[in-house]
Amino acid sequence: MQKDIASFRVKYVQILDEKGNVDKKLEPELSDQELRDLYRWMVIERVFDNTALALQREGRIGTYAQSLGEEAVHVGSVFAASDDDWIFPDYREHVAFLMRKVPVKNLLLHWGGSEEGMDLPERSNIFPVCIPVGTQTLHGAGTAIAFKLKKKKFCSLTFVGDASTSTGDFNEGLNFAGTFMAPAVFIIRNNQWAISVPRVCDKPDWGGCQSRAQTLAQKAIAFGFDGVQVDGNDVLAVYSVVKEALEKARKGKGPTLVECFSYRLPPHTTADDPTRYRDPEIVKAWLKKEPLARFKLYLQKKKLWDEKFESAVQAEAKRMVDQGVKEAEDFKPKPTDMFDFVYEKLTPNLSEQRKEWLS
Ligand SMILES: Cc1ncc(C[n+]2csc(CCOP(=O)(O)OP(=O)(O)O)c2C)c(N)n1
Ligand SMILES: [Mg+2]
Repeated sequence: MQKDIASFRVKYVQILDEKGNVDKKLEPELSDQELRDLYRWMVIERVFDNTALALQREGRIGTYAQSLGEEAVHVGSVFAASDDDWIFPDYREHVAFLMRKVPVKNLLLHWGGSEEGMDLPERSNIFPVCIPVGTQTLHGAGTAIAFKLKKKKFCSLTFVGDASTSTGDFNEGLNFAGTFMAPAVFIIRNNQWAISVPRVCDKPDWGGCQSRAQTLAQKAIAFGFDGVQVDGNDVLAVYSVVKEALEKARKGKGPTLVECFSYRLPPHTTADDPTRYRDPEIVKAWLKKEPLARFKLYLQKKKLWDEKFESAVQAEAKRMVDQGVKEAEDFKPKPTDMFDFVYEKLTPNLSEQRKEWLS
C-alpha cells in the first residue's frame, strides 16, 4: 500500500509592488503618523549605514556590515513588535537597536571594536550584536519558552541570515520552539548570499550553495509550525506578516518562521569584494527594487510624502547620526581592557604584555 501522508503549502505575501501600488485587500491599518514613521526609520538606517561606511573607509571604525536594501525587513519587523517583546539580532539590523532607543554611539563603539557599545540601556529589550551565525536562534527560542513558563504575554523576535538556516543551532532552536509552542517569531533575512555562497543551488549534482530547499520558509513545516515567505523589500508586507505572527504567538498558538526575500546589495562586509563572485547586472536589477523608493511612491500617492517631509526626516537622521559619531569618538577606551576582560586570570605571557604596555 502506498499513499501520501503529508503535504504542505508555503504562502508568499507582497502588499506593495515595485511601483508603489498597494493590494487594497491586504493593506494594513496604520495611521498616517505610523506610515511616516516606518519611512522615517528606514531613512535613519540608510543615513546611519552611509555614515558608518564612510567612517570605515576613513579608518575611524573597523570592519562594517552594511544594511543597504534590507531596511524594510528590519523596520517592518521591529515596528510590529511591542516594547516588551525581546529582539535577538544578528549583525545587520542596525536600526533595530535605534528603534529600541539604543544610542547611535553604542553601535559605533561596537563597530569600532569597543564592547562597551553593547552594554545596552535598561529596557531596550534587545540582545547584543551576534556574530556567531545562528546561535541567536537558541537565545530567542529559550527566552520565548521562559516567557511561556512565567505566563508572560511577551514574545521573542529573532533575526537570522539565510546562512543561519543551515546551522545546527537554528534547527535545534526551531525544534524546541515548536515542541514547547513557544511565543517566538523567527525572521530569516534571505538576502540570497552568505558571503560568496549563493542561496540557491543552480548545479544539478554539486554543492557550493546554501540549501536545495525550494524556500527557506518551508523549513518550519518540519518543526510543526507555519512558515511564510514575504517580499522583504516591501515594508508593509513584512510588518503585516510579523504582526500577525506575533498576535498568534501571544495567543498561545506557537511560533512562526518568516522568510523575508530580499537581496544583499552591498558587499558582505567592508572586507569583501563581491565582484569576484557575482554578476553586477543582477545587483543593478535588485537596486531598482530597493525598499525605500517603493514605499516613498506609496506615501506620495497617499499625499503623505513631499519634499518638506523628506528634508525634515533627512535632517533629523543626520543630526542623530552626527551626534552619535561625536559621542563615539569622544569615548576613549582603556587599552588595558583588552587584557582585563578576556580571561578571568591573565596567562603569564599576557601578564607580561600588560606590564610592557603600561611601562
Ligand atoms: C558559527 C559561524 N560560522 C561561520 C562564521 C563566518 N561567517 C560570518 S558571516 C557568514 C555568512 C552569513 O550569511 P547570512 O547568514 O546569509 O547573513 P548575511 O551576511 O548574508 O546577512 C559566515 C559564514 C560565523 N560568523 N559564525
Ligand atoms: Mg545572507
